[in-house]
Amino acid sequence: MRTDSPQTIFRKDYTPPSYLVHTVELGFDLDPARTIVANRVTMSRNPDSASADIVLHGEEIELVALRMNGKALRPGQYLLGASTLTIPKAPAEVTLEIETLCSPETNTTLSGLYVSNGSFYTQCEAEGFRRITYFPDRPDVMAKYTVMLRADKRRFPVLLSNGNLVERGELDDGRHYAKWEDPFKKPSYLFALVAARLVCQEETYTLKSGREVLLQVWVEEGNLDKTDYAMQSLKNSIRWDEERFGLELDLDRFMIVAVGDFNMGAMENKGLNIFNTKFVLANPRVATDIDYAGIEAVVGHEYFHNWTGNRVTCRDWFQLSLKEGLTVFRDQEFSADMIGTASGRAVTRIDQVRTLRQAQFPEDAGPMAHPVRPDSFVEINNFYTVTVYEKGAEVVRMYQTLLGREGFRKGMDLYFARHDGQAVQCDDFRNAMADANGIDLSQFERWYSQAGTPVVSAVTRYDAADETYEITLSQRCPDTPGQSDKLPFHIPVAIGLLGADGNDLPLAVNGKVVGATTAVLDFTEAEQTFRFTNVHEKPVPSILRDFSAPVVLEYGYTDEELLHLFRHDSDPVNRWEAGQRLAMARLLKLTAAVADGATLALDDTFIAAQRAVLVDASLDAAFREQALILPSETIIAEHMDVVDPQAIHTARQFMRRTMAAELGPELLEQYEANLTPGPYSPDAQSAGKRGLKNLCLAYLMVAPGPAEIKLARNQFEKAGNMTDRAAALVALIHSGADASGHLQSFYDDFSGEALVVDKWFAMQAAAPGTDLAAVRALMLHPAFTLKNPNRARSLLFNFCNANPSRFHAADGSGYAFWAEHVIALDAINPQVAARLARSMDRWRRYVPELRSRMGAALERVAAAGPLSNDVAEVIGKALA
Ligand code: 0A1
Ligand code: ZN
Repeated sequence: MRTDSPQTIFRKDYTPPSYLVHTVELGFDLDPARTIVANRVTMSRNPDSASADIVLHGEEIELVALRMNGKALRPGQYLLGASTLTIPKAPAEVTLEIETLCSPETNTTLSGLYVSNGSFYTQCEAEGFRRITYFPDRPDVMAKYTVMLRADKRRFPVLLSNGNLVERGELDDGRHYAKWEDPFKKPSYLFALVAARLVCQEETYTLKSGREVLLQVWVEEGNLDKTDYAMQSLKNSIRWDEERFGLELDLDRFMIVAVGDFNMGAMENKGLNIFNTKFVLANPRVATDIDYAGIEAVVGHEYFHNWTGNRVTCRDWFQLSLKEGLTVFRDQEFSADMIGTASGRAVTRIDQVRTLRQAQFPEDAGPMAHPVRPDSFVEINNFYTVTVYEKGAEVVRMYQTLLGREGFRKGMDLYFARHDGQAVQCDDFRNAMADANGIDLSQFERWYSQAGTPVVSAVTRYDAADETYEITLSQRCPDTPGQSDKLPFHIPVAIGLLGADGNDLPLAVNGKVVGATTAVLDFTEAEQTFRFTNVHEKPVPSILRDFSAPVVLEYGYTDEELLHLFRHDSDPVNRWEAGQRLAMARLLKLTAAVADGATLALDDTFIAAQRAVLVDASLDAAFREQALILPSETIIAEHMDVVDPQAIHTARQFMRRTMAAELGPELLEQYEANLTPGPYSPDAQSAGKRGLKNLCLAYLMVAPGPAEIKLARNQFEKAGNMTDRAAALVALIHSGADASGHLQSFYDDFSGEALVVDKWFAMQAAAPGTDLAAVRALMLHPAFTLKNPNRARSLLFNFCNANPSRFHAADGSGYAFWAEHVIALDAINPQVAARLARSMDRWRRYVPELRSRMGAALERVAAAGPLSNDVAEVIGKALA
């Protein structure tokens, strides 16, 4: 894994596998220190390949025995490289028997077979299977698996793998066994096993077809009171995929297993999804509304992968977005449909837009920028990115925007009809969409091949005499590493026109009556003019409704126009957007004023607009909360050429203080109007009320008097759920009031709940009052460990990514801390280390004093070798 010169792998170099695998029989003798893996594979030469060499991957495993067609192979008959085993000039039909050894308990990377809290788990995506046995570990090699697990019965009473349990029984010496058979062909990255001391909530569920399936959620003892919501979300997912896409669960048994040590959110292993506990365990005492929403989304996501990812998988890892972009889109639609209301949908959409701006746009503008379908990588684990996932989902969403829901469904149906059981490419998905709808989507391919966030500029002209309104759109896309001179994208621009009374005007575009109040313009040229006719008054344009494309929109809106949209736009996403534009313009001015030492002021018009939304009971609480959340410091930074994080922080704090001071009575009134007495329910209505209420509390606590502090303390002490308790504690920490007693009592109450202890670290790490010394002190806390990814993220990542005013301390101490821990983490878990390494992506844009210190910290990591490929790639690209 550690090499001196990491190799770059190119998409253009793809070649088909030399051998195809038919069956895999795996036998595991599970022992934490020394697990023996026996692997019997049948394979035959691939007619599509010119090579007769069998190439198997293997990492960190010891070869014990190797037989081909019944005969032991001597070292001269095969070549053992650093991470491959090659058998040159093999026969056309081959049965290989391979025996290897591995050491799960010393595997801290959490890739391959590892031990977490004394039990065995696996993680094979993307290239973890090769850490278990020698195998052609690539997604275009699909085979049928049979798995025999043997382990000590007392320590590992539960033995699980993919598919169906076909046999189980006792062995000598207190051991037992279980045999599993997966009826479906799958790539190796979907293999999984669990050998653990666990308990489960289970249920028989009847599919629409009448077939009965067994659903199980497996957790450690003591957590059975936290599985209801995951189980409910699983049932909702099954039903939703039947109804929306006509896709049925193809197995008789579907299992979810929660594990405390996990690098990502969860994994869609066939029939045996393995989850980070964070996305399974919830009850009102320990989980917040956001946690509940996360569980629903991730349970849905992994379940939906069963068709989009597992039944139809990726030819190679460059096609990752084929399954991830599509599956994120599906989980987004699922979550929106679960809320059901139009305004609820809009709130989920606003969250998606915020994530794009907070994380994807910066990625697309930084040193790690890559197309949705990358052309090259050093380490595939570095490409599980917001670009592949979230921008990928936007690309899928655009098909639906262009084709309509029905057209999109036709495309999906054709995609499965053509490719079920295959390993395919992003182009195959696009072709299915085009062919099913009889349209040309060739230009749309650029969304997959060109990196960077397109900028769309709009200019409008109203001709009162002619009653026409013209909008001229032009597009450009910034250069990104290795790519310049981009070609125009096919961009669906959803647009509506508002009259002076705030209502939508009827639309006719280029002579065609639209029949709806939103038109989707097919914007395909570098510059293009669209003409609206019969426009009786000069309208205010609402452009890019529902955020119809992942672009930056430039339009010279006046304040009056934005206020008009903020008050009236029938499209809630653009209504919110108008508020964000009003706030951003002021935040940028304030930031400049801070830097210049000028006096700071916020206009009454802005405050009045905020007040009007805050008290408008005709709007959902959840929407009002969204409208009142100011653009984050990260998003403000993205709007500046040279970033001064302290000035941004001061400016935003000034805006918050002013709003708090001006809106005091209304904030208190809305706090009280949005209480949710009675038992906790995570539904969107109640969650929205809590969200607005707690936002009001946060504002009231910006510069609190005794009454506000009492309110927060009271909420903290009386809260009947974690959402309210955590919000009160965060408000207390951020207020600058002494919160140490509350922090201690919170810790004492929840010290046995790992996920709540994570919150405890996270809320302190992200508070502007927490300086580096305080973070270092927290690292000495007995509950802190770098080895658990959730814990490392809760403290380190939150400090480096969510506490900019402290992380960017003028003396560079935050950067030195970052370097120290990227290096320390790399020795334990390269994937997690490489994520932390990304905190410096945008270093070149900072003010010179900071930039030079950030550069020095990057150089320090670069010099620290030997680095993992994961970290070496991120640091190398940042310094390039
Ligand atoms: N396919 C999973 C994400 C995942 C990727 C890599 C992992 O380990 C390196 C783990 C999970 C998903 O999209 O949910
Ligand atoms: Zn996924």
